[in-house]
Amino acid sequence: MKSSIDHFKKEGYYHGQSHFNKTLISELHSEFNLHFEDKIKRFNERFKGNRTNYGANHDINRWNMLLPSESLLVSSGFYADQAIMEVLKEVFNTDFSLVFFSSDIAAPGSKFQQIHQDGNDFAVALNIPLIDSDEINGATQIYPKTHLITENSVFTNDTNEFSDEEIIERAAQLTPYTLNVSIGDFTLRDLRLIHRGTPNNSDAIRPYLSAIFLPVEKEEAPTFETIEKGLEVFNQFKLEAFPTGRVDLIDYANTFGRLIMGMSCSDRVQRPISKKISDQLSEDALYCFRFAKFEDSSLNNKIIRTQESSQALENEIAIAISEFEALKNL
Ligand SMILES: O=C(O)CCC(=O)C(=O)O
Ligand SMILES: [Fe+2]
Repeated sequence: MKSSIDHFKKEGYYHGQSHFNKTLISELHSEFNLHFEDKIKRFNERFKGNRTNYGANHDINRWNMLLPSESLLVSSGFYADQAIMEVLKEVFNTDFSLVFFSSDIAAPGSKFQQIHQDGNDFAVALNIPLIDSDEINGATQIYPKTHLITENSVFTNDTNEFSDEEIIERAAQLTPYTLNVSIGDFTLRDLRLIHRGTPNNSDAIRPYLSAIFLPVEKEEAPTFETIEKGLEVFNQFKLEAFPTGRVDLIDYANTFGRLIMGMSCSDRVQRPISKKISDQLSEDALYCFRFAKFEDSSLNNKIIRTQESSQALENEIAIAISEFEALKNL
């Protein structure tokens, strides 16, 4: 078996070193910077400078930001690079989709995160560092082999049932590994792998592009109309949550947003992909984004938009509205 695949299955991650051309990464970085500046401006205007208890939108001085579609970030197709696709096609035992086309930004003053798994379910995160990262500016710490139930278990895509307490207990017996990375590198991480963000003690932000691939069982999704309705509710939750500074409301809103996009198998419905961009995409890149909304309507026909999927999403929206209301009144 190829060593990248073998390593990923055994260790729960793979570090591809000096893989991407540095000029490409520097161009992606420039686009990212413009977009992030704009994001901070909009965030401060929208929430009137109240950056909440987190000082950011995700965790203490940490930001998550979805990436724009009208951009080299999509058209370059870095996420569907051959070496990456080779691993993805081998480790998923079903079809998969690039659901979250995003970024993780550890700003100066970010702290150690709680040790966590991103989920109990198998999925894969691709990270592309836009600057070199190490112990000073917040490289991610991982606990190799913890994607498996025990370190000698055979790799499967099965869900594990570790609770937050069990994860912390398990990590306490192990030695973490700081995943230092350089411009041009990429990392692939099993979402079940135990890890944490670490402090950024430098004075510059530490941006990683992040693409999260989730398994897909059926080529079916809710209608764009239902998805848009869910995203409007998400937006309303954020508008209500952030100004209060209440972390429970903010976390609820963020989790609901991820649920909508997860059930849609794409975060590209409010960020449709124009024909100018899709015309530049390879077959693999179009596969990754096939659940997106495209200006080129022929690309929207690959996915069946069913009543059943829409109804399932409608139900989740209704539950969330009442849960959010109850949480607000606590
Ligand atoms: O950005 C990082 O270093 C890790 C962030 C992370 O694990 C998370 O936010 O879930
Ligand atoms: Fe994480």
